[in-house]
Amino acid sequence: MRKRRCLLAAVSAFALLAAGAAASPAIAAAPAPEAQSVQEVYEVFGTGSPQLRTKVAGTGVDVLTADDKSATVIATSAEAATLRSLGFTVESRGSFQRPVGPSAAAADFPAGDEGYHTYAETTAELQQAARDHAGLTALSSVGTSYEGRALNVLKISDNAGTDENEPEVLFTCNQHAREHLTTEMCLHIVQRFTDGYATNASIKNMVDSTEIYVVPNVNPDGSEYDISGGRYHMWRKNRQGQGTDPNRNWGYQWGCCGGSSGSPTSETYRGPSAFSAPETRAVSNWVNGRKIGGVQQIKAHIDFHTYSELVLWPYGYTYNDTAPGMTAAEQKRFADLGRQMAGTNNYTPQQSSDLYITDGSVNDWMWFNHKILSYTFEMYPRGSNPGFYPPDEVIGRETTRNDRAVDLLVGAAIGAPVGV
Ligand code: 3K0
Ligand code: CA
Ligand code: CA
Ligand code: ZN
Repeated sequence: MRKRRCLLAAVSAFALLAAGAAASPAIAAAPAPEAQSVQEVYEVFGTGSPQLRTKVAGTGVDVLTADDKSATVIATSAEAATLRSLGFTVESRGSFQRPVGPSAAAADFPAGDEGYHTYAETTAELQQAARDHAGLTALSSVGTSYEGRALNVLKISDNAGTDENEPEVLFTCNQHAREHLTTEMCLHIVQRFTDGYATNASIKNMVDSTEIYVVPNVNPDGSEYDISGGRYHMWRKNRQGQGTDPNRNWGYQWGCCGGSSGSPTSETYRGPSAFSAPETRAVSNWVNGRKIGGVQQIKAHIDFHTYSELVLWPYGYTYNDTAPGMTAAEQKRFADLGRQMAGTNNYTPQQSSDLYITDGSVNDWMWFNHKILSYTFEMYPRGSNPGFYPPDEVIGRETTRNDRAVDLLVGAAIGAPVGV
């Protein structure tokens, strides 16, 4: 399944350059031509509550990670000044590091990171899996992106060509363009449940008793743009106009609560209307279509992101634990399973709004509209180095790390007692 590894020494591309860190040769790379010289990495102190973190995000800066101690953001000097005027202590962490050299092939990831899959390579992997495991898989698409790329979905089940009456499970990846490790996570899930079927009884049992759907690229235009020219662009949104943040564009409590921006230049631009992004519209329409005879077939879902090593559950739009559509018992179920999954991968479990308020996110929509047990996983790393661009050497370790959590989610969909 895996691409042949490039033998060139891998460069830990694009790690954030912490202040005072010893310079490695990679850091000497010239800034990319389009880099906004006014944009820098800052550490923002005084973020000891979700409310304070929401205040940071509300200034429109690009929040890379945030906890009770500080938030790491990309901001202009004007935004840094705004944060200071709001009472935060703000320290510059300098620029970010870019890869030394472009990829050998313009269409590939930067040199040293070729182990990651481009959109074309991801599609080829899905086609290969479908060929290798006919009967166990069915490859189709849920629609097309703004630029016309197929939003591939691979179904994995016994008798995959037939819509059987089995609980369905959904895994989605790469809503955010630069979060490339998530695409690898979805490909790993595909590989594990297909290649493992013949030899692993537990995998066979899961595959036989469910219908597993995997969408490795929800935002393929964005992820292709992010690696265009063989270097990284730190791009988050889709490629419609100035870009819409897909995870602020879903149709439940869209734009309600200060957890997104109405400004097209913002990294959390919610779009002009809910589901204005073709990608979220396509995925949501497809999920709506899994409601058959009035019963939603999909029972559980993980949307993979990077980074911070978190397991998040709804709601994101409110700080309250319970709200319309979320009873105390339902909240407890989310928290119990969330904590249990986090116990297997050593992520931190919390309600989404414990990080900061998000409105128009995928989890809130999936749960409120369909009662799908919908989580967000924020994958490796925990902190801002290496941020969104870990070297491809970590792919195996950091995707395998979620195997047991994935199995717990599948188990929850089947209705098996959690923890088995
Ligand atoms: O539900 C959530 O809290 C999503 C968190 C997610 C987001 O959309 O803001 N974090 S990320 O953008 O750094 N992957
Ligand atoms: Ca089946
Ligand atoms: Ca079915
Ligand atoms: Zn994300």
